[in-house]
Amino acid sequence: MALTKEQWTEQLAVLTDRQEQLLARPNSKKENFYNGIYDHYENPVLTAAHAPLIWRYDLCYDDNPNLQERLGVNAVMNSGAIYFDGKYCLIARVEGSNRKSFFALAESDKPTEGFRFRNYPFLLPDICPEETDVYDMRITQHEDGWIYGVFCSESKDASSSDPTAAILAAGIIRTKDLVNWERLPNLVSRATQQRNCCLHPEFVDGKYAFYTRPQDSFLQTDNSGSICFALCEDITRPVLCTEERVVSPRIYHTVTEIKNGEGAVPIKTPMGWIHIAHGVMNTAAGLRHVIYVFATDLNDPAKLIASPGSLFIVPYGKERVGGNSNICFTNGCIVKDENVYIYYSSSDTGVHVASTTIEKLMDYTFNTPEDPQRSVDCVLQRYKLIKKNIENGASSNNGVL
Ligand code: M1P
Repeated sequence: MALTKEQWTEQLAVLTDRQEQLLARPNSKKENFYNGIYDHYENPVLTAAHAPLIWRYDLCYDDNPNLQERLGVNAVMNSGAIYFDGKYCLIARVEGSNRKSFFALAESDKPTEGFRFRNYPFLLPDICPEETDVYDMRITQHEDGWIYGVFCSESKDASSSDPTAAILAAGIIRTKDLVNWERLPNLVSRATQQRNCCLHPEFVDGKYAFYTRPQDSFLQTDNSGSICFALCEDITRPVLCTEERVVSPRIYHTVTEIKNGEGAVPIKTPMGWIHIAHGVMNTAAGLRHVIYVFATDLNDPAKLIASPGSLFIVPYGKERVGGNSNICFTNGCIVKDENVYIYYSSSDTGVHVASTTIEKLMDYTFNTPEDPQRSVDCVLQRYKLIKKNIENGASSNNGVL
């Protein structure tokens, strides 16, 4: 039997109250975590449960007397980020229960809590009839005065009978107010497929510059390609006019072994452009996505100048489990008053934040030793550190030689 009007109203009040408590929940730094590089936070900043009830329920008693969720939301993840008009804004990938993703903007006065979605998600101009899914937007405040969103536009590969075969391209939208968006044609490149593309915030040689990730097929990156870089004359007719030059390569037995992808828009610092990207490793438990960092030259953003040889953010504690477990992914960060807020997703499920400063990020990027690539050299590298510490009078854990 359907709910009575009274029961229905009570249940709605429970749902509303529960969500309000979630949205108003304060967030604090995790106390038992320290690495001197960044802070983790107790709670995610966005989850599926942050999706407004009006997106999910038909709130008319006569049409939905059981108060059933009609259009569920499976996950909220992979958010582009920008500080705009006094607000921290996240443009999240919202994945509906039918697996299709869309974009929605959540904003807050604070960087680590209080994010609320605007009433309506993005209705992208429908310029690609074959487009099935859209996801993972990078938001670039470009020096030309526009704010660009570059995202993955995925279509079924009509030439294949494999129902999983897809074609990936980089879609582009732009705005000046985060309200009215104009869609530009998808980026044209020589690669068969593109994912994880990101627009550099400045002109390079007078041209627009993209970080790309050419792929041979939906799942496979191409052999040479990793995070690449290429220029484009006219963003309104976006065609890459230079070769895609490798910036951060795939390297055997490192975090980029399987593939990698540009993450947040690179951060300009006095020492270089700092990139917070993701790399993918093969493990017995399947693919593991982790966040790593590299830097490129201020005058040549395609020239690698620092490669700290370590994982930056990895699936941590409860963040390790989700729709696709063991995954850490970022496509957005915000720099405000020398503070850096890195919005990252855990296991394709919710959005978290890690905070640091420009000073700490530069220290990490330029002073973390590179990976010597071989075990024996890694031990020598560690010997050097231990010897230095002992010579400087540091005591070891147990004092045994
Ligand atoms: O599932 C992890 C991520 O996988 C893809 O990234 P990549 O192509 O680098 O493996 C993307 O689909 C991303 O959305 C997803 O979070």
